[in-house]
Amino acid sequence: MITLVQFPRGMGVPNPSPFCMKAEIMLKMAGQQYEIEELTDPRKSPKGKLPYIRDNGTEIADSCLIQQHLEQSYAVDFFPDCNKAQEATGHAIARMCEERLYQVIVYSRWIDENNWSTIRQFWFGSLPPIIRNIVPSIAQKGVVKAQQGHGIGRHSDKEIYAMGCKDIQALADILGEQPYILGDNPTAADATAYSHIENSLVDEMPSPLLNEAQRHENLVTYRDRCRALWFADFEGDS
Ligand SMILES: N[C@@H](CCC(=O)N[C@@H](CS)C(=O)NCC(=O)O)C(=O)O
Repeated sequence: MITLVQFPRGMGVPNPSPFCMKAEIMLKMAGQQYEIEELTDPRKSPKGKLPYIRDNGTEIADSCLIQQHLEQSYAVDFFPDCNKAQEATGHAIARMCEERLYQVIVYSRWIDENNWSTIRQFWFGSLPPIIRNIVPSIAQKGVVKAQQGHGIGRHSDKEIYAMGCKDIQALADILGEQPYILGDNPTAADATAYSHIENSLVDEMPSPLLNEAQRHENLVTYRDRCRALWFADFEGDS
């Protein structure tokens, strides 16, 4: 059986990491039996990030490589009934979510002063008192550095949220009245888009990004539809 190593569920969403959610959805789409191993310290994963999977003694780290592994080893078609152009559109949508919208989600949690205390409590609240006062600020400095390196962190708060809102608007416009991102059937694009929309709709993280996501009724309905499809057992409070 495949083992999916990921962060624990939390913050009212199936996973506070959109990449972990995406990998889990892909395992479901692939019809593969899997077990979940929870890890809170990504430094213990092969590439220092989560998720990763173990399959037949091989470790595969990174959601895109997990997708590739499922396609190659299990002949999974993540774009059923799609032509090349639709598949390419799905690819572009996924890259928009992962390369930019994700960064705005991270900013809203780790840098935005309104949410930092909530995030700090969520990730580090159970640490012993002495390190509980040290580890969070080291981790936050790491996020600041990473966002500087990415480039997003060089913009103002207003500019960053405007970028995230533009991505949310694009997702709402692409989805329109369709049930799924590319039409009537779920594809790999939904594994990514839905995971990022869920993580933009976290009530505990008030921000212009949350406001923008909530403003689009079709995205909220889409979130509910995808959650019912892939995480019907999830009650939202774990
Ligand atoms: N490209 C990776 C990205 C994974 C990723 O960024 N994971 C985040 C959680 S959402 C992580 O583990 N961050 C921990 C860190 O950077 O220290 C994928 O697709 O799996």
